[in-house]
Amino acid sequence: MIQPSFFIDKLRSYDIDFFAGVPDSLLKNICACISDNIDSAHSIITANEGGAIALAAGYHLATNKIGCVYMQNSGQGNIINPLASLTDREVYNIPTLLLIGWRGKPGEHDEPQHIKQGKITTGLLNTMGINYDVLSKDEDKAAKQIDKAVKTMKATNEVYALIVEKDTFESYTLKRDIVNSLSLTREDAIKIVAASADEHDVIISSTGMISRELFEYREGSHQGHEKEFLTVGSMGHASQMALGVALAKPNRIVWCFDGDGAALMHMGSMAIVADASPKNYIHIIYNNGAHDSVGGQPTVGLKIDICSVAKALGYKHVYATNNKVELENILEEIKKKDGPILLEVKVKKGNRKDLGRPTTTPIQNKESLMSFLKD
Ligand SMILES: Cc1ncc(C[n+]2csc(CCOP(=O)(O)OP(=O)(O)O)c2C)c(N)n1
Repeated sequence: MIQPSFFIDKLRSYDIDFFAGVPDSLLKNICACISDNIDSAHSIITANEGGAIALAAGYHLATNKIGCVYMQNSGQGNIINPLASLTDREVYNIPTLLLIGWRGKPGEHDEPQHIKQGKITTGLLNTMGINYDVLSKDEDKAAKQIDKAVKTMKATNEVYALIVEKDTFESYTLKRDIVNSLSLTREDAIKIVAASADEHDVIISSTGMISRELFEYREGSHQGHEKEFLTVGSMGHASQMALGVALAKPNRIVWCFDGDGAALMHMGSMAIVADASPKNYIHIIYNNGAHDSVGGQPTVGLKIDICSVAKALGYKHVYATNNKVELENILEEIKKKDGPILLEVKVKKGNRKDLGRPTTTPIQNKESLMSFLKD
């Protein structure tokens, strides 16, 4: 395996000293090492992966240096546009080193949302005309691949990708971990909110632990799963899924269970919710200031005022809380109000170690929700 510090030092020896991206569980160790060792002007966790490409391109314009953009392969969709219309040799021809975590690699077991993306990871790079290597787990071989990548980028000014398989990097424990002082857990908050929903209500939940915890709540209370849609992939799009349902089913309350990382990833969607102004829409953001599901890397979630943003965009009512009793009171109050409503629940980082995963397939989930919505 590769020591994260070896990898970073190697890149720095070629003057690659700028890192941007969205974290991934396969890249957890390298992301932690970047956070600890690179100053904040040279290490930015972006709202989405496309933003990271643009950020590295800006850095290149100003310095003539090559930036490194890291992401899970789920983020490939978000980078296609800036790759095709910004960095491509037929447009501005800007070199960038991509570090892509390969979830769903064919032949390896993974969750349903990663299977398709895993199959098309290299094909997408081929289609985009991007040279790549699967990063070797052997440091000497990896060093040669980095050398080849840098030489290619310098000769062509083109983007180059290193694909990272599971267990490529040695473990690294983040030293600068920011622990928030909040006490309410996301799982408890999810239970309280889900329990307060009416029997006709629908919940559209976001990717990662949020959907897993909602699923576990239903299992634990011996309920079915027909009232929820676990948006297991498609990070940042749960709020628009919920809007689509809310507009078509005005007589049901539709709840969106969002994460701060996911809400930030496509925050423009909140403006569209507010403008569409569905009375039956309740947007809950479980804000732990982190990408908890992939290793707890920080977001700007707890540094910004999400309620003010939502209010300014046109949500009818906004609330924030960080405790159980207040949460229960707010939930009673919002039942009497028209939406769109935003409720920010500030929660602590972390999850139960024995948290299960959905045992139903995405298709089963979709079909049971659709038949529930017919009634
Ligand atoms: C487009 C895309 N980029 C990255 C990921 C990897 N990913 C899965 S969950 C997650 C973090 C979600 O953070 P947040 O919404 O704040 O929820 P939390 O895990 O903190 O509850 C990330 C980055 C992904 N699934 N899709």
